Amino acid sequence: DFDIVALGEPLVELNQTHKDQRQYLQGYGGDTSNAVIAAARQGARCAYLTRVGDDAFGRQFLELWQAEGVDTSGVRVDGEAHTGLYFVQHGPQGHAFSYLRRDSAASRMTPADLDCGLVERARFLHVSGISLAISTSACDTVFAAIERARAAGAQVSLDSNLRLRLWPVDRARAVLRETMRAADLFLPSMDDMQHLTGNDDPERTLDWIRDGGAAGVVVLKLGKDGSIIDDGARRTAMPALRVQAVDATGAGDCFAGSLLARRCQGDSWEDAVRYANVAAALSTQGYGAVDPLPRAAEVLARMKQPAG
Ligand code: KDG
Repeated sequence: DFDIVALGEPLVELNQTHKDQRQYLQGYGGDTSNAVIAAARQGARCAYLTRVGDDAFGRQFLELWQAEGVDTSGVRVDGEAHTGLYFVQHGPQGHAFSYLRRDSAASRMTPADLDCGLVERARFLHVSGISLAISTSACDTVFAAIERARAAGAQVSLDSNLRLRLWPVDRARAVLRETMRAADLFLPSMDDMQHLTGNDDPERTLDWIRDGGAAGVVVLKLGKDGSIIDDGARRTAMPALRVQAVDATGAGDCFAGSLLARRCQGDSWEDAVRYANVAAALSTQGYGAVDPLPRAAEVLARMKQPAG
């Protein structure tokens, strides 16, 4: 059985390195894949559900997950589509993404892909706004997975990860609202919520989420201002760990995966968020979404150091 089964789209990453603007470092990305690898590095038992193309990148991903100990029995190789990819470019405003993902293999997922029975064997099913946005059949697959998870007694975790290049804001708002109602854990970022609700106040944003029918635990991510845990009974502000980032790609995914992993290991929400903050900060210390994801020993060592 698994602690975390995630569902979504893996994307090959081509990351501009600072020395030569035309030089790209190949790595791996895709929010839910990043999250599940981060969780596996913290010791969680994980599986991933997706489709990859019958191409070199699809094979690389299968090797990557297997090397990380992520179960791939739910990964289908789709001979009629390619594995998606994206570029990361770094500028004064931080990083920017360009995507080549339309009609990718993962976007061709259908609810029948769930017949492998993985979701039923999970403690947490983890999905995101990107899993919901890449296509209508992927969206249907996420909803079907949530139904299966709930029927089997698994918990549902949802990261907002809003990508407005993938869907119009009105659809994003409607679908994410529906999905957050089914989530036992909702991980929205303040930036994403601002696009959906038009307001930039964290307390009012949490009210909007509760009024919208979210009944689970909500961890609202405020960037450099840390996060707020709303467990339904009370709201607790958690500070961020300040670090000088090299590349923040995948930091939110590392936060999600580490949080889930630590929850499965018995942490309270506060302890799990504290741990995930450190893991996410460490993940920004190198280029790429996956390569710099820390392992448990590094996170625990950093947590023993005095703050500052
Ligand atoms: O969080 C990092 C992801 O955004 C990146 O790996 C690519 O999944 C990705 C996306 O669609 O933006």
